Amino acid sequence: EQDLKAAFAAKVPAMTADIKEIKEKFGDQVLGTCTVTQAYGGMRSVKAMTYETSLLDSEEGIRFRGYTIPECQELLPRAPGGLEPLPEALFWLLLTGDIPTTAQIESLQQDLAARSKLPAGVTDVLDATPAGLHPMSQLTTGLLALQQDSLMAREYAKGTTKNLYWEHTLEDALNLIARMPEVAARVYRKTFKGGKYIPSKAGELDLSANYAHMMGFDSPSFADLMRLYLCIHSDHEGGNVSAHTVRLVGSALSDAYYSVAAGMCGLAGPLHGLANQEVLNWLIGMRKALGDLPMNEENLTKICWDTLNSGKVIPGFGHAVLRKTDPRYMCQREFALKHLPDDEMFKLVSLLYEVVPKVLTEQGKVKNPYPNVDAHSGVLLQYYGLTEQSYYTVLFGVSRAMGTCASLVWDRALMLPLERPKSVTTGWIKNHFANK
Ligand code: AMX
Repeated sequence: EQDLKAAFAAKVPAMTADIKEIKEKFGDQVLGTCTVTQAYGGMRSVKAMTYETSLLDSEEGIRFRGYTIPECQELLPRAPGGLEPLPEALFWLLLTGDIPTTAQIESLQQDLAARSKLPAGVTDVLDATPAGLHPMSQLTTGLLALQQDSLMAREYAKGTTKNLYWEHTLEDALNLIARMPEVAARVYRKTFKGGKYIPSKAGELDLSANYAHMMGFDSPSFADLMRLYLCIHSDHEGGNVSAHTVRLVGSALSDAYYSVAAGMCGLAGPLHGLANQEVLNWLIGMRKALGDLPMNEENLTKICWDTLNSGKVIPGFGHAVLRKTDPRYMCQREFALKHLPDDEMFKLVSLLYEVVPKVLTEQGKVKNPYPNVDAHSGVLLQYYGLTEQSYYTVLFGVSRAMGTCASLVWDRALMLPLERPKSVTTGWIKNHFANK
């Protein structure tokens, strides 16, 4: 199928039948248990939801529809002259489970370009946000302004039927994905470039290159970095704060704009997506603290301990599920080795890759002392001149919207119900176990 909607529609009956059979065969089986500690502990590792687009292995890291990041880099279509996969192609893969052909991606790119114009009033809303409002708050505001065009909301109000929800959600998802780069680029230009906006070249450039262009970056290797960046941040299975929020809010049949905006509010937290901003702040502070001292293991170790002793976490290290170095870190490291091997900040990041795991292991609290995706991204961005750290989570958000939207379309196609886990009080737990 050339067309994404048709390619997706072709997948739905088999998947629906598969799930029906699984429920019939294994419906009574226990998938995971939940201890009292887990109930108090953020439900860590409780298997209590399904999520089709990606799966995270604690040792190996993320697989998108079964494909590792290096496999995606090899197999997914690229832009002419580019070395990294196109995020449009990753979106196709996440949605359909199939590696798209170049012709399929060209058709999707044309479709996205045709949808990319911002509806009336969105730029006014963005322009009206106060100076100094965090870029993530501006992004979320922009998404809510885009909601005026929601097909799901409109059709629901008219009395659409349940079997059509996914079609409306796919429409919303495609419009949202097509429009978010311009919203995000406007946030950048408004906040950091005096409101001097750069017109979109949608249709002429691929989504990543156009986003980079609208921000003011036109080098081919920066466009390639954007393609890689938008691919690797898109999806990280279903339980992380942003993905789970999108799923949860969507389960109330709130449309894709509301759902993704809510997910973005979660991504804006320092333990989640904001960590990429925190990492660069931390690295810059570290350079200052070093002063004239040499950048070596001994001096960096001391600064890491100072961070821990002041009660802070070391940003960019640790993970709730992963127990090894994040492959999203590794592919960014490879990008740096190829494009900026002599950059001072990259050298600092490289040295920290050796130092921090030792420090965190010695501290003895963390379950994973290795770097995650956020430990590296800022250094790549600053090399190309995107130095405004408070913007970094917005880039993460543009990417995460793609993965979570792909999943949201499936949620509606599979007619997943309202999420409503049962909670209990501490008193209930005391009574419940009193006589056991
Ligand atoms: N530095 C210092 N202490 C850390 C740490 C770090 N990088 N990572 C975990 N710890 C501490 C925890 O705060 C916790 O301490 P406590 O018992 O005093 O509360 C203890 O180690 C055990 O935590 P854990 O089980 O290893 O991790 P978790 O699942 O509770 O949290 C995460 C995971 C990512 C929030 C945590 O590792 C962290 O805060 N890392 C730094 C922030 C960061 O990089 N976030 C980005 C994650 C990826 C993403 O979503 N973008």
